[in-house]
Amino acid sequence: MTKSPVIVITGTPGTGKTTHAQMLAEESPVPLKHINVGDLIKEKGLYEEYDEEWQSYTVDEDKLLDELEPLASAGGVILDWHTCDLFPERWPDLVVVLRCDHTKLWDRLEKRGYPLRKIQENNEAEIMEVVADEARSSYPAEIVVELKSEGTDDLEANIASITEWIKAWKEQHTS
Ligand code: DAT
Repeated sequence: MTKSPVIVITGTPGTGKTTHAQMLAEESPVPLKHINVGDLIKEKGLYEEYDEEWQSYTVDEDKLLDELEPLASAGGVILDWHTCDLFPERWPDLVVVLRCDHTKLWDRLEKRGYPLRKIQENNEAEIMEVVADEARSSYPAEIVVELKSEGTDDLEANIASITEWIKAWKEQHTS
């Protein structure tokens, strides 16, 4: 049986990873399970500590990789996380980096109730292309794509192009 691809959807918090991953899981021509890595870390206790000030978890990377390894090896998953360089190069078939104008991102994070410092930190990271650089330095250029995620028209266009990519991938991997 042909395996299904592993798709990483990454980007600064608020760029639209979960929104994209949920829609892609519904519309994909092959079954894809959406794994919200942040939620998984909380549910399974895959962290060392919780930082009150930054309202974030210090991830236990070994535990997280052990948890994800069988899922990634089996294929057919969307890994939704705000960082990606932890995932071994052999895992993803496609790495999607979502990008958003920083003023829009600021509004989204404010609505989410993030503390000001955390909004500033993420805003700066988006301007400095931190996640995009991380993806480019961790994976071959041909599997990394940057997509704009500012409005619903972007969302629909992105899902349509990822769906096309999945169809082509499936054809290539069906013997
Ligand atoms: P992330 O998972 O990257 O943190 P999200 O999917 O939770 O981001 O989206 C954050 C908010 O922004 C949410 O209210 C949905 C909205 N949003 C994200 N991408 C969008 C897009 N392309 N068009 C319209 N709204 C979007």
